[in-house]
Amino acid sequence: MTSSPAERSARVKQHAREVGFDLVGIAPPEADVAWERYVAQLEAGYGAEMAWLSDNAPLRRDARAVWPDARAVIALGVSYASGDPGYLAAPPGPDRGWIARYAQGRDYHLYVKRLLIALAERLAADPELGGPSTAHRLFVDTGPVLEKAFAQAAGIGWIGKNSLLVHPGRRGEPGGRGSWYFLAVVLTPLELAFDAPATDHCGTCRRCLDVCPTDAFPSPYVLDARRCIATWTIESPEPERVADAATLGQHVFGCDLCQEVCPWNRRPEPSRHAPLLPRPENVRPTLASLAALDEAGFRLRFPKSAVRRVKVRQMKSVLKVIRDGAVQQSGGDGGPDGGS
Ligand code: B12
Ligand code: SF4
Ligand code: SF4
Repeated sequence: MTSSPAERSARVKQHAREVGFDLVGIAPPEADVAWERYVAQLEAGYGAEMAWLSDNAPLRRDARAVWPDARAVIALGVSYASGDPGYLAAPPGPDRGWIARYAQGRDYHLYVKRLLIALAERLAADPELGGPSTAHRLFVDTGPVLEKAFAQAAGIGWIGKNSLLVHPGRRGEPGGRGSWYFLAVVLTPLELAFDAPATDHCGTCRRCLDVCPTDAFPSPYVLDARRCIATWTIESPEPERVADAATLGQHVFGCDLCQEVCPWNRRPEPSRHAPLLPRPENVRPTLASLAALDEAGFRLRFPKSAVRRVKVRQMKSVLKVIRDGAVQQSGGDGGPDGGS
């Protein structure tokens, strides 16, 4: 290997672009400030019942705790933006539900993992990057790695007041601005030049904080996951116990409201990753069609889909809460055929 760290970084980025990543940047392995915030939030109870967030918490402080050979973190983004109107622009009617955009197309874990493997193969095969024996560690949601914090440190976007990573857009580079990006991380043993961290462009805006129907932000940048519709509908084993019927709306799986209002998401550039774009049947499905599914029907209805994170029993429990909300609003037995 004769190249300089800066030259190697440029090669890594070129490989990442060529395999299909929209965003790429390189960060150092330590994440001290973010980790302190992370721990403070969990101590405040904001991790809800996701006990796995506290498991191995110290590992998240430094990528070398996860893998001692890590010398740099390659932070990556894949767009799933679509031009379709969202929940606010075209609200689902009382007989329809909302599946969050990130889950309307193919399961991103599967899709992004394939890109990660392709990238790791290229890095290993490039003689300027250490030769075939070079190993890497790949993460998309799957490990004790603070993906948003590394993405910000790698300069591909800032963590907005809605606690999500927002890409500012760059002239002459692919990947429109906004937060409709999946994040992924590669831990590498390569000595690379680091990018400058991204700066915050939220300014005085607070649209995401104000739109949240459940008041899930105790302060800007901090989410109390106990109040988030995404937790209720995706992570909770018992949605009926935790979800608030008065504020759930038509959300069957996840919620996009604090992204839809973000000015950086106005007129997004649609993703070039066709499999991640919405499957028509996942855009405002009827509640009745979902309520009618049994376990086998659910698997057939959602092939290779992130919706399979939940069991049909959990989705039916969400549908029941949506129906309860409709009954509350109508003051009687109003409600669509949403119950189990
Ligand atoms: C657990 C989890 C959730 C939980 C908790 C969300 C949360 N905000 O923490 C729940 C189930 C609620 C959730 C919901 C969603 N999620 Co989620 N989730 C994760 C996961 C697996 C871990 C995140 C985590 O550790 N959270 C725990 C909290 C305590 O940590 P934290 O958010 O990192 O805390 C940071 C901020 O609070 C910030 N902070 C605190 N104070 C301050 C102060 C200042 C000044 C600043 C700048 C920052 C700051 O720093 C902390 C440390 O980094 C990540 C993948 C990963 N491994 O990183 C995906 C991830 C964050 N989720 C993702 C998505 C898409 C979503 C949803 C949009 C899905 C949906 N449509 O329903 C919603 C969005 C809700 C929201 N507004 O955050 C994407 C986000 C992509 C992006 N552009 O940012 C990720 C990165 C998955 C991925 N690989 O793409 N998610
Ligand atoms: S995803 Fe929905 S419920 Fe969760 S913080 Fe954003 S607006 Fe609030
Ligand atoms: S809506 Fe406004 S405050 Fe929230 S993330 Fe976007 S720019 Fe920042």
